[in-house]
Amino acid sequence: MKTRSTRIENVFAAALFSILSLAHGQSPANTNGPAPAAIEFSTLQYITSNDSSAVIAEKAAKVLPRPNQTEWMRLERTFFIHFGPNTFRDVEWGNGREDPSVFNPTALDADQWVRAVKDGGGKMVILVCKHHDGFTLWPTRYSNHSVAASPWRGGKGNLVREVANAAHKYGIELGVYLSPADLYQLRTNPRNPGGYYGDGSEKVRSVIPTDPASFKTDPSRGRKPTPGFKSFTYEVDDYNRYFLNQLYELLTEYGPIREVWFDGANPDPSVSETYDYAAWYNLIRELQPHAVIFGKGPDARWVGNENGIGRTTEWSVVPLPLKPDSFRWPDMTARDLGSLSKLTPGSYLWWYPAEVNVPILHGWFWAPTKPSRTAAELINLYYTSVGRNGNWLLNLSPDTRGLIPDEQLAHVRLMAEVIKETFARNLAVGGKLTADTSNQAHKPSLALDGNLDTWWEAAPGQTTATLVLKLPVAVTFDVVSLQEAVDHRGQRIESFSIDVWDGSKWNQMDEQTTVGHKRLLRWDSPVTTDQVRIRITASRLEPALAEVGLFKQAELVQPPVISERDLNGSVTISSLKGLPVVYTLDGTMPTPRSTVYSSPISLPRGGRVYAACLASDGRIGMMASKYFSGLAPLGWKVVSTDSEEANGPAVNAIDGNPSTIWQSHPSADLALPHQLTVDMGSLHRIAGFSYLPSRDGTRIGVVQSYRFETSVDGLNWTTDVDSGHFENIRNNPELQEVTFAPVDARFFRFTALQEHGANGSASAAEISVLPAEGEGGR
Ligand code: FUL
Repeated sequence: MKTRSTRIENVFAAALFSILSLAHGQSPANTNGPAPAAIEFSTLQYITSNDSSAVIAEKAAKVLPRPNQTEWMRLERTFFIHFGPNTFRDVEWGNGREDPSVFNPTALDADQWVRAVKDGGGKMVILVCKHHDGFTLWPTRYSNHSVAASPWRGGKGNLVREVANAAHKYGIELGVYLSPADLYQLRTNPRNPGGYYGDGSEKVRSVIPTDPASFKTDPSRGRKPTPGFKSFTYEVDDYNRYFLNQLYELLTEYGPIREVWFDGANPDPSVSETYDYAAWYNLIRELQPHAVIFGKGPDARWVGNENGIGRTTEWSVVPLPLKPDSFRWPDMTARDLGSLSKLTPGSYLWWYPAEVNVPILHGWFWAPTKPSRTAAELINLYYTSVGRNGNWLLNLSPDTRGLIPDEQLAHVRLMAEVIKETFARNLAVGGKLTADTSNQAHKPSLALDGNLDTWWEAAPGQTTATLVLKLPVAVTFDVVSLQEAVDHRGQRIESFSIDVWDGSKWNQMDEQTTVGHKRLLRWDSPVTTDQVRIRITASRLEPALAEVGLFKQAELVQPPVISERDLNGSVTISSLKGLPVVYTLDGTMPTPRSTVYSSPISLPRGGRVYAACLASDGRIGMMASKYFSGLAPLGWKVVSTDSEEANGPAVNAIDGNPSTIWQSHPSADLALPHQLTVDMGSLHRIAGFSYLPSRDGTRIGVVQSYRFETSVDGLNWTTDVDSGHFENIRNNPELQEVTFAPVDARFFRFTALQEHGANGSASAAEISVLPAEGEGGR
């Protein structure tokens, strides 16, 4: 136990100064009582240049979440749904020029979508109501690019309504994604000559909701507000008025909205438009005060990747360089956002928790070639999101029927069953928790009562503590759950360790940093003990734990391991514990009657392997899956490249090994484009190519636009086979498959025209070609 006495003294020394800087949401100290609290709890704190490090730590520890965030953080597991014209066009980003007639699901059933969310343990569904293409899933009064112009339900459909109704029916909260980027409205879109986006219009007095008939001619004329809501007036240009009206429609006609999702992505920045965020936020607060504004907004932060991985040190309190109401909320992707070294004078401290989004496929929209992540992978994502102080947002992708395919459903259900079974019983309950330091009003037992609004807290002035849990009988567990009393005490714990008693001594099992709303530690092998010790080794202020839990993961037959494909195109499967393995190659889920694995599988033309172990009782275990894109590089050679690093030779892009990369020189004088020419050794009929970006997470050299050329003899080249842009690769650097009209080729040349960063380099983990239909393969 350690007393941070200097911290406390400094607190009092700084008290006077703090009272003078009350402008930032803090209420004045109580002058009637004895020693007044120097720093009040507040939803906003400000660091002055006079603040000592102890005062800064205390201010950070006394930032509280706002009420809308408290409710939101407790949702933990939430779902996204991406569905729209992109689903029917096999693209990730539309262009606003698509014909609305492409949108024609044949068997759409929103109940099925929401049941999938419920079965997946989700508490909220966020529907992408309008993606970047500008096509709205409800019949908006302010644009023609909507379901009303599609053949679906004879143009009378309203998908937002159907999802909202289903969500209410199943007790699931609703969120809306409304893309600020809107390519249909782009001033330069030939399909919509009157587009508002970037039209240079004046800011004029606009009543929201605006009368659609006088939208341009007299925006001060409103239409009748939705019953129960009023009208609002803003000074805005055409696009912002259009956007506010769409927000108004979504926020007043579909019941309570828990989250509004503002994406920062913009596929076509050639036209610029200034978003009037202040007006948007104001309208949301007026219409749906409980809603959390995500992304380009003040309430929830993008974790920084689309892989479902939160930081192991994840602070929900972050420093802002400006007051929140004038801040523009850029993406915060740095590894360290909130440690004390980042909390510098002039910073505003603000509760800004992470949301961890991830698609179940390797893209956001369904396409026939995109496999689902398996239950085992989803379970891992639960631990790397919810288990790391973030809300998990898992995307489901309905197909062109308008149904979530069985494959996604099966994995989501199994994931949820496993999590439910794992957390069904807290093995710590029934034990006695003691602490070497406790605040009189916050005894250790309060961390075992299943109530997040009561908590154990260390005695005043103590910033370290040791808690011991003694159990009446030994228990076996492999998951530890800790939750800080964030809603009442903010986030404080900086580091902690977990020890278990082996009968004669304590053994340290784990050592971590932050806790926050929830921290889950999952161990490879279970331990059995009747005593567990939690050592809080550093904390910004008196640590406060709302709940402590010990759990045993549900017993499951673990998935087998599918190897990479070797240069001959062979794939091996190894099962843990020597259990028999069954597998499929036709995209169906393996059953106990599927082919039993006995020798390497030959996949020279690519394909997808699903495999699972068979338990001794005949039950099928968790599934493993791996997708192999395109032809195996059997006998392939690099003919030429214009740039390669000594430790990133071009041959690494065709070695069948995703963990090695081709890396061009990252230097300005050897700037892009960079190319790679490959001789496949024999003629193939090909209908596409694939590009796998480097797997190391650095995004260095991730190619954004490319040219792909082919040749039969290596002398004469077909230069216009394909060129283009990998959509959304910036946020989601996953496998890209591009298809084109079949051509015969022995040689191909891949040219990187533009990359993600700005250092002029290109990289690739793998590049392959997709065999044409009828030539085997996909
Ligand atoms: C990204 C978008 O560009 C993707 O298409 C997707 O909607 C994802 C959730 O956000 O920024």
